[in-house]
Amino acid sequence: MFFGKARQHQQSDRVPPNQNVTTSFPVLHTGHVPDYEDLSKWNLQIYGLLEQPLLLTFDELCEMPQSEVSNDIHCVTGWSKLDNVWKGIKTQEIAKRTKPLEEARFVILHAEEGWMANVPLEDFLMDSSLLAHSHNGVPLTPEHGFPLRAVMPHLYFWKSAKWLRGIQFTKENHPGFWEKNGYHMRGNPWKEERYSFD
Ligand SMILES: Nc1nc2c(c(=O)[nH]1)N[C@H]1C(S)=C(S)[C@@H](COP(=O)(O)O)O[C@H]1N2
Ligand SMILES: [Mo]
Repeated sequence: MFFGKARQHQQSDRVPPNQNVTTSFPVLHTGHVPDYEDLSKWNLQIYGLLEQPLLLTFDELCEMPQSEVSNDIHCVTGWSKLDNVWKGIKTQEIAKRTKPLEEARFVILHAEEGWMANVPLEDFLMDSSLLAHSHNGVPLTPEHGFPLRAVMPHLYFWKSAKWLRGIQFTKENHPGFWEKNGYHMRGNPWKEERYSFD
């Protein structure tokens, strides 16, 4: 009894309102899973309101300082997956090299096939925000975003662009795929920022 209650309490502290914990790892996206034969043609373009725009190969990314971040995934459709460990490059490390200009206030994440997600600059630059190449100790699988996805652990998972190819720093906010379809411009699960109504 005691353990049951203690566990339940802990779970409600960890799981935002109207979310259900799953132990599976659902796959959710529009479009196709890219088939990368080799990564020699892959690159990541970092551009927009920056002092130093940057084009990185996958090898160059792997040579940058590597960090690990843990999070609980909260998908806006209602599932949560606890205790994930992501490994990759901190977005702060990217900012250190590219030096966002003062006018930069938003970041647009560009994925394969033109898919986009937008986030406020402060969220993109949180200490826990990562460009991740691994999940729970192994490289991302193709359907979960190989070779690179954004992870902003504190936001709903739709902000976590899979198959990331571009990071654009902008002055104005430009709604991405889900945001154009009525989803929230920020997406904090603890405030249930699911939809925009303006
Ligand atoms: N490129 C791309 N990234 C994407 C999406 C997408 O459609 N395309 N969907 C988002 C949504 S809505 C969710 S919930 C998560 C799902 O990630 P998963 O398939 O690894 O669980 O990816 C996000 N990243
Ligand atoms: Mo989603």
